[in-house]
Amino acid sequence: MATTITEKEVRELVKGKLARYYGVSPVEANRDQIYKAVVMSVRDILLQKRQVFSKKMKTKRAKRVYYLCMEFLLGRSLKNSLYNLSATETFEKVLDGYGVTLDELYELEPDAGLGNGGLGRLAACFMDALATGNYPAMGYSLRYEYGLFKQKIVDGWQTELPDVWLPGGEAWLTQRSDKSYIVRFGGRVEEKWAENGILEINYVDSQDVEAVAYDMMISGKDSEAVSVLRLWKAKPMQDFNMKLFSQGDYYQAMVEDNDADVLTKVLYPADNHVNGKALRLKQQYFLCSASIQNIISDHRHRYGDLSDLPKLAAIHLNDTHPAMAIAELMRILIDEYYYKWDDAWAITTASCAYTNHTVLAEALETWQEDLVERTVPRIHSIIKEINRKLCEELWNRFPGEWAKISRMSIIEHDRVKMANLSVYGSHSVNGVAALHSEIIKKSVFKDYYDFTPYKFTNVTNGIAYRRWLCQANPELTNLLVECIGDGFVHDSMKLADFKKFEDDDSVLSKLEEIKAIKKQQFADYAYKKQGFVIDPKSIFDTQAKRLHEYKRQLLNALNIIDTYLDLRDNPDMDIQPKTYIFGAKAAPGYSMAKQIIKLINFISEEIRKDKKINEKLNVVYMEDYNVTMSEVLMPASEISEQISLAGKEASGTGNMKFMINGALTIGTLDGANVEMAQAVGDENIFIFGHKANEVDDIWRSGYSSSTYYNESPRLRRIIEALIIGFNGQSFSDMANYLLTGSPVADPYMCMADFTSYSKTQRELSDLYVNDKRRWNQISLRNIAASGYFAADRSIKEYAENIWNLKPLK
Ligand code: 26W
Repeated sequence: MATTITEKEVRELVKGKLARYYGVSPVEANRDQIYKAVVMSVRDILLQKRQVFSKKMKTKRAKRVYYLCMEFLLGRSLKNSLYNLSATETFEKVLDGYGVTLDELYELEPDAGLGNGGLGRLAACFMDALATGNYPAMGYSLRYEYGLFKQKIVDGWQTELPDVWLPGGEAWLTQRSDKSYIVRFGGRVEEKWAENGILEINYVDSQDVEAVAYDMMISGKDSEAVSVLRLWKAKPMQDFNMKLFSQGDYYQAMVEDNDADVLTKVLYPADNHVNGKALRLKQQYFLCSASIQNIISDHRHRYGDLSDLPKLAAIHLNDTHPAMAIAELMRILIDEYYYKWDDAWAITTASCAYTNHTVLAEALETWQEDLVERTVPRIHSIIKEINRKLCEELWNRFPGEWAKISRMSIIEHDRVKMANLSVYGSHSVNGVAALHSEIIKKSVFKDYYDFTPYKFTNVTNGIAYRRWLCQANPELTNLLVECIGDGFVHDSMKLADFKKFEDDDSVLSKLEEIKAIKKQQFADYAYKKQGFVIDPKSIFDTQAKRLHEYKRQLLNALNIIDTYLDLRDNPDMDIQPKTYIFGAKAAPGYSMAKQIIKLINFISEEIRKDKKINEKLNVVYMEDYNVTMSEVLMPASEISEQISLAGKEASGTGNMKFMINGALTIGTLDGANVEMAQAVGDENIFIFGHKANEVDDIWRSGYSSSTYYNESPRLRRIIEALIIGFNGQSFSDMANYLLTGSPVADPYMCMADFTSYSKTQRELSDLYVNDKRRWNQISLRNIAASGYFAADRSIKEYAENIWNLKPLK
């Protein structure tokens, strides 16, 4: 259902905002004021739409999903909102009269970078798909004052700068003073049996923080629903420091006051790596407590009886970060509404569902028990009781199996294991791609799979494809519309019709022309941003994602070094010129990842110094990769690097964004690559390397990278080159890492997959030079087969199989 907002209404709205907030007329307003007035106008349109939808939700007693996630990596919203409202042209016309274009305004919007990588971007894509599918939905997260750091490369090394996003971003946020809750930390809990037989819980000396809601409206494509993303900001309680203050402890009062503020100051920049910091635990509880209090109070307000909660609310835990929501829900049901334990547990487990996003050991969250006890004493005692009951149940089920029970327990060796809490407290547990969902059943959750097999399921990830196709690549979108009509805009599976054109030479050459246009656009962008000169005729080969050893940017670098050494031996070698593009942020404390960035940058510098070689081989490290950059980069890429060690990448979602833009994938059989291969056919994807089960076997029998070193003269040459170094800097540490590192050399098996990778890279280059027509055909088939990887489809599966949620039409 497209909106019917008229030009006249938009003009009035924008004019009103300019007058009210800046006291200027449209002709007097500067660009920044117009930008903010336009954002506030769009926000108002969405707020109104949401109100209508909310009313309907209430009268129809519709079930709602609450999506709890520490991260939402939204990127920019203006273009997306106007596109989804089908209101772009209307706004364009109004702005015409003010002498400014929408494109100029889009550029003024900062990325909302309230996330690290895949997990956060998935959450953002899901909010879009929920609204598009007309599902009642609310996302919960924190209103970080600083999002993910800005990356600056200085002398090849990553440095971090604060991301100050709010000045430009907050026009999207509506403060909800009516939605505020108290979250209690620390102190002591006193239990007292009241005369009426009720257990009274009193908090003594707790530090109380107020959670204030800031709402952001997320529109669906031509739908009735609007998703709400509710972000909590921590605010010191007005009276909370008065006691200390009046006791004369002025200093302590001020410190505690700041304590509260610091809670939502900054997003933790670690991706797939826990650091066990107390502040992070506090952030997690703050999110859980405020959100669950809000869910309960809204439910009571609307429907009364809390026993109906599972019928009307699906609470989704996006990874283990919001796992304390389980204990918080128990706390409120028991302490505040006097439910019996078993009844509360039945409500809790029927409401909660959990998605796992990683199998990396270093990403599995466990908290020191005494830290949990000190930070959230009541939650600690509830978790202890959950654990006691769990162990009892396990003992009955698996008598005598101590080791198993201890692995499955929630508290073990003075640590609280959030994954076990999440599985036990949820009615559904899913992985994010078929392979990943199988792996968790065999590894991290093997015992739980034996215990409650019916809980385990899979939902393969999907993307908000309209953002990366329709908005980021209008040229390709137009070609698709010409060929297959515009049905694919609302139903991604219709992209399959494009396959009919695989032998149509005029379509194939149009596809090639469009790629050339997008490549030129990216080349201009890279020049403007960083002064890189890129040959638009070279193959654009991209690896863009967080920097992590398991994702193996290093493997990519090894192959680049190999080609470079070939070219140094023979500068006249006849090869297709190629540009390797990298975009990746490393966690600030992850030194190996930072070393890899440095290596790539030093190789890049050295190559640039040799003009002749540089014409055939170019490496560009794009600074500060973020959602907005991905929207320029994905459409321009011809090769998509998805080269993680098999078994390690849960799904990947970047892979899907490249695919829908017609890039050819070089990848391992990992995560969603497996399903991409099934969808497009093995002959249309470039798979290499060891498979997940082979990796396991090699690992079990003891991996030795030197075997591969000894067998491959090319690897020997590369290692030697690392030791000698690039651009005057030796990388012998990297050589050691690959060959002699401890406890294991080359833990992500770059050496084991190198030969197969490098061979597949050559096949791709050969195909590009010798059979561009077939290349274009493969590109076309990838676009046609990408429909399955839409967030619309993922959300439908969550709704039907996990949340029992119906669209509200
Ligand atoms: C507590 C530290 C921490 C922070 C973030 C641990 C783990 C995470 C995330 C779960 C890591 C993450 O983003 N995982 C990615 O999730 C994507 C969405 O499902 C998948 O596509 C990626 O494969 C997976 O790495």
